Amino acid sequence: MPTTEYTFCRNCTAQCGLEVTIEDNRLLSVTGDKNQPLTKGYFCPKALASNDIHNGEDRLFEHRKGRGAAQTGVEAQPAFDEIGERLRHIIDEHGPRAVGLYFGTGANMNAMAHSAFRAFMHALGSPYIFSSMTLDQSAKWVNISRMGMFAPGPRYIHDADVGLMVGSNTVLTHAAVRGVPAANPRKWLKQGKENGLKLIVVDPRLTETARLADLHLQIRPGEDIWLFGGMIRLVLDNGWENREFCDRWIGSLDALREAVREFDLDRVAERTGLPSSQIEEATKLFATAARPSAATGTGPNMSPRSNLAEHLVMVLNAICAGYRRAGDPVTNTGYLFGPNEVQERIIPPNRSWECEPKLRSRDTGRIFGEFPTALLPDEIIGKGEDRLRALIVVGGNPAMALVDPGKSLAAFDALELLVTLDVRSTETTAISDYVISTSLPYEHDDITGMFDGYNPIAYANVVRGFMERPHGIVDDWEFFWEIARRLGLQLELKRPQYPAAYETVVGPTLALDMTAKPEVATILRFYASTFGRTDYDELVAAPHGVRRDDLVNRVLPASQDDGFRLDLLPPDVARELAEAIAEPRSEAFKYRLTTRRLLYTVNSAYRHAGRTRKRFPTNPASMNPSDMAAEGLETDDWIRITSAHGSVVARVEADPTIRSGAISLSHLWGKLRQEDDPDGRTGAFSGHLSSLDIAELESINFMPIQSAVPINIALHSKADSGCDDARV
Ligand SMILES: Nc1nc2c(c(=O)[nH]1)N[C@H]1C(S)=C(S)[C@@H](COP(=O)(O)OP(=O)(O)OC[C@H]3O[C@@H](n4cnc5c(=O)[nH]c(N)nc54)[C@H](O)[C@@H]3O)O[C@H]1N2
Ligand SMILES: Nc1nc2c(c(=O)[nH]1)N[C@H]1C(S)=C(S)[C@@H](COP(=O)(O)OP(=O)(O)OC[C@H]3O[C@@H](n4cnc5c(=O)[nH]c(N)nc54)[C@H](O)[C@@H]3O)O[C@H]1N2
Ligand code: SF4
Ligand SMILES: [Mo]
Repeated sequence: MPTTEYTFCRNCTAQCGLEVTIEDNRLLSVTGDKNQPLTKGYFCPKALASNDIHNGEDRLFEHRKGRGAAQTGVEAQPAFDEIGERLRHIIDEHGPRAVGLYFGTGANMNAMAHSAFRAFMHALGSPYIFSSMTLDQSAKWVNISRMGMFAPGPRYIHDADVGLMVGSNTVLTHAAVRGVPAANPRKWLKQGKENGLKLIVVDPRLTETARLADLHLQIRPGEDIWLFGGMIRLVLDNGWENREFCDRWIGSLDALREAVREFDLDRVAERTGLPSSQIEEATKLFATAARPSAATGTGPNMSPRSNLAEHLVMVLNAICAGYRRAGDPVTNTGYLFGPNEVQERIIPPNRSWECEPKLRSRDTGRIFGEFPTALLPDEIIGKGEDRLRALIVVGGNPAMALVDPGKSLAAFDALELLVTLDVRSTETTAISDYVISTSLPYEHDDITGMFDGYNPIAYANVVRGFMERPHGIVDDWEFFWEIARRLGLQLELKRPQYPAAYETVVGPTLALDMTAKPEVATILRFYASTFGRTDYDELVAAPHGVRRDDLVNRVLPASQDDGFRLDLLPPDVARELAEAIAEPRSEAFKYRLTTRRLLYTVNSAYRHAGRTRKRFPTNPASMNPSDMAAEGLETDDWIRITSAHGSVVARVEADPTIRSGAISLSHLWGKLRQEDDPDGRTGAFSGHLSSLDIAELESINFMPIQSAVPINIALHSKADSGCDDARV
């Protein structure tokens, strides 16, 4: 007999409530849980893909050892013994700092994995944690760390009267951008519009999000600095800034006024490819709004000078007071883990990268507790004895995510030990010494909470695992417990918090029993009671989770002036700005390659799923039809895309939504080694076009350039060249 279970999706931060039917350990159907008070029945195709992996599609069923073709299956306990042994040897010889850890997006929705690996690294005594965020939107962290942060944060988009979204397609990606709830962003945007919200979207593509915009600024990729420099100047020239906010929280704007003098409207229009009148209209709309709110996505954060672009968007937001203010309602701060109250104050800049601990290969420290992943290869290859020798990868696929495989693969190869925890086989598991196959979401008990501060209401849920796991499969957290035990370490769990270094997470700790494996319920009970707002028993008894409306409060006014101000123009930002203004637009490359995400995948996950391949036999290079006509190209032709760094072959697809001069290609498809697929029939790996050369990385967070990449194209072969069968 089929039974019904209630759970939540763990593919992304939206954590949609799901209703699942199951029979004989097979999932029969999945749909949105209409009684879940946060997401109310909403779900997207990736929840269905999650269904398929639970039924065995593209799943890793065993632990493995030995690199590449030599990999064979291994049982869990012998694998843990061997890994423990090899780590012990490395630590005895070279110390704990020879061990590093990388976590990817697959770990982010796994609360127990998160707190276990942070506790493990802390107990071990190694600060070397890397993650996908420094390949993603770490410009946001750099901005906060240089400018400081106005503590009440952004308004929810449905409470704003003008929203500005820059290079974010949240309607499709459900990315948790400032103030836009991740579950069903379209609904929240529409609700805002019903309340009078005007939406401005800055994107080279008429995205699903841009379709909802009142004003779509279809900018040339990589030119956000010009647009926002120009908008800031227009605001200041016209006196549109919010005087009251600026006087209290910023101070003099004279230096900023001077720094943006070069951004006159004609130059800005010329660089951005936008009509002057549209730039003026957007600026006036945003700056004269009573409740504005600006947010960015990966677009400007992956393009050249990403830290500066992010900074300028946030400067525009600051001078227009795009924040919740004293008296504004706060409907949620994070039910399980958020603060009790929100007050007007500045969290001052910290420039954490200037402090210890630092890398060995470069004089730079952590940002929000993480080292820049683009520098991971140099840390492994090292200059001398003192280097990373062992790496543990949790829920990530760095062999693909870390662009420029020419450099990164050589580094992974130089590791003495690479251990990867994943639920499917990936390019990274293929090069690992040990692969630990971990449980899927519906196979373990779990809790919402990692991202509960992003929700528009106070909500939490504990769910039980309801599917039997295949023989030997372990939870991610168990791996860290097993290895810690073998190394004689005591794990002291803290609540899961992202992003943050272990030392900075406030709240109680849970010392795990290291002799007998703790029950999952013990850990979940600890999380649920962290700040005493609820408890495990209450949550576990509520199949649709618990919503609390009585926690709503209002932003408190500042108590006394502590002297902190937002720093809009620290010296390094001023320097970057001057350099950017002096930099001509390179004409050596005719097009710019832009990043985008596909509905059916989460980065490299679900690429091989049947549902994905049906719609996307490969990842297409989307081009404006007028550009295609000028190049003599037709849909399904194969083009060679060449950057200063490398080249790939991609199938071209006409797409009138993309701006002329831009070509958009989703990431982490195709082959790491070009010789494995010289004609690009399995997809085009955009990582070949980006570089890890230090000269090409952004400063501070060392982001590789993954969007607005200068490229040229040439016909590789016509659509009818007879190779199409090989595509699937
Ligand atoms: N060229 C180019 N490169 C890019 C980007 C781009 O736009 N262009 N985007 C960048 C961005 S934004 C990101 S975030 C990175 C992505 O970087 P990564 O996070 O390293 O890559 P993913 O493909 O998301 O890998 C997630 C892995 O987690 C696994 N997984 C899922 N759930 C679990 C779980 O519960 N436990 C464990 N152990 N594993 C799990 C999945 O099977 C998958 O293999 O790539 C970056 N790289
Ligand atoms: N379905 C699905 N959802 C996902 C993911 C996925 O792979 N698939 N990945 C998840 C991850 S890890 C992340 S980080 C988030 C990312 O979430 P988003 O940031 O929403 O990701 P994208 O869809 O790549 O949107 C980036 C947008 O920036 C635009 N853009 C590119 N270059 C520029 C530029 O120079 N300037 C401006 N202004 N715009 C530019 C692109 O056209 C694109 O529309 O999504 C998450 N959600
Ligand atoms: S938006 Fe889609 S992938 Fe994200 S939690 Fe909801 S159903 Fe899952
Ligand atoms: Mo990402």
